[in-house]
Amino acid sequence: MSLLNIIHYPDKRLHTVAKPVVAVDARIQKLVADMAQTMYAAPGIGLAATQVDVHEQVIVIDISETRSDLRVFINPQILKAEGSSVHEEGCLSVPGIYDRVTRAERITVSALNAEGETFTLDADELLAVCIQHEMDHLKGKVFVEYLSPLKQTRIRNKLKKHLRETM
Ligand code: K2U
Ligand code: ZN
Repeated sequence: MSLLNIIHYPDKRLHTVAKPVVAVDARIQKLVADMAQTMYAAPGIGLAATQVDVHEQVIVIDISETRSDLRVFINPQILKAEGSSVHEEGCLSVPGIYDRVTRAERITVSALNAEGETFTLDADELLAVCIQHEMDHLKGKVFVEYLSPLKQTRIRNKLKKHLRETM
């Protein structure tokens, strides 16, 4: 397994729309393993392939306290979305920035697992937030885009300044 490089906002590659996975083969299974290792090391509770510059529809999530409940979503689709809730969000691609985002409170999602089998999941609370956040990444959308233009400008300038200082 390998640690992958997480690209940071406002890198334009984060706005690439991911393509459906054609076959859950050894290459995809290695990508899942590398993404999981990268997520745990970050640490984060979710990671989309877009964030490691792979533009295919693959997401890994683990919201467990024990970091031992890895969930893999390949070619995820939301079948049902209900309610509305506001949650503090962060993002491994936008380090140090946290803000409140409104999303569906409950979702039903269908996807392929790491063995290529179709499954359906009902999710709420943090799992629902994380799945929606990661699925946004696959659509080329970063959570800061839900914030005001002024906040987005300030975040972009802050991260560009940080990048200049660390080069
Ligand atoms: O996409 C990512 O960078 C992974 C996020 C997943 C996440 C986003 C919003 C709300 C919950 C999870 C990272 O795990 S950011 C770190 C984090 C962890 C728990 C709560 C908030 C942020
Ligand atoms: Zn994110």
